[in-house]
Amino acid sequence: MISFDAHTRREPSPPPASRWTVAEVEALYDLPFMDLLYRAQQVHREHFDANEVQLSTLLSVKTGGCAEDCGYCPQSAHFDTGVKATKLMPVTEVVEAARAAKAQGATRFCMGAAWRSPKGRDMAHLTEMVREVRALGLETCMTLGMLDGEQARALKDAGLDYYNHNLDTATEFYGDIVGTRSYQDRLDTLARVRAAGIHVCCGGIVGMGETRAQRAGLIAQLANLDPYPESVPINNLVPVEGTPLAGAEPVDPFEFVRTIAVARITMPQAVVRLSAGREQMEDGLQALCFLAGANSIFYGDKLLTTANPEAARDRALLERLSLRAADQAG
Ligand code: SAM
Ligand code: DTB
Ligand code: SF4
Repeated sequence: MISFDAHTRREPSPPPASRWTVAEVEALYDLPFMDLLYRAQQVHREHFDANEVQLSTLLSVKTGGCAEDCGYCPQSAHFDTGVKATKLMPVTEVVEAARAAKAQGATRFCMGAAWRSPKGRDMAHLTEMVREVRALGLETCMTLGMLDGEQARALKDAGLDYYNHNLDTATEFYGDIVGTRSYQDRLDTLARVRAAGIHVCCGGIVGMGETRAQRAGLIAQLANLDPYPESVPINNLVPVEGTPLAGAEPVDPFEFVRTIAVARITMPQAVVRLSAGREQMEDGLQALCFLAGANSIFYGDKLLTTANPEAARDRALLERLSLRAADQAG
């Protein structure tokens, strides 16, 4: 059995960012695979227990019908993907799902909404969700699109621990993927979240047809945020029929592992999350991702609209790798 009563460890605050040039990040990517993994594992062990993985459960609290046109996303109203649009979920249903996630061993509950940004009229409902989920003893995370300063502060006051808002790819490739907002819009929201005192969860997607230099560009952007994010999700594109990226060429799995390793080395104290795409991965590949420094996963049968490995399969995988579920970070 996996033990969920692991020891208490507070997540450290990242130190001031050191500047990474894209060329320096590319040089890490270019290392021989074994050297890169060795280095990533060394950095990982300086800051974390290498046998611990943090478990977050996702819930889509408002699905589909999104006004944005992100080329990877099944929830955009611009594409016909068969995802049914829903209204914002009642707080009682969210709390029920959070309670179930906690019972399964998750320590963080992430609530996602398919919005460009929340409306003023939704804020009371959202802050109530945060308060009630937190009252269960779970860490809270939300991803709701762009926020203004007032919204960020209201979420912080309600007790929101993390806000997820991804940069997704390199600056120069962003316009090929998203047309309805800019990279600067993303950076502005991230700055407001940071200013409100909420921990930042920010990462990206691999496998959208970007070059290695553009993958390095994304990692450099993330690592140069000052401070760099406390949590860095690395998603492998889940190709969804109907989206413009449905036919994207998958990246070499070892290139994905390299991306995890490079994120670990450039953001040593961040929790690096092996995010979307695990359903399509062999267990051996996931083990390599953990070796490369990934120390968090989404845990539960569903991501937002697509499949994630079943919780029982993940528990079995962790047990085979002698990985413990990390206790709440604080
Ligand atoms: N609407 C909000 C936003 O865009 O920030 C929050 C939800 S959005 C679905 C959160 C993240 O999910 C995106 O930034 C992207 O990184 C990831 N994502 C969406 N569709 C994906 C896919 N098909 N494969 C991998 N990651 C995906
Ligand atoms: C993140 O970086 N990945 C998660 C979470 N943050 C919100 C979302 C993945 C979504 C995958 C596609 C879907 O299930 O709709
Ligand atoms: Fe909307 Fe977010 Fe999907 Fe973009 S990624 S279409 S903003 S839900």
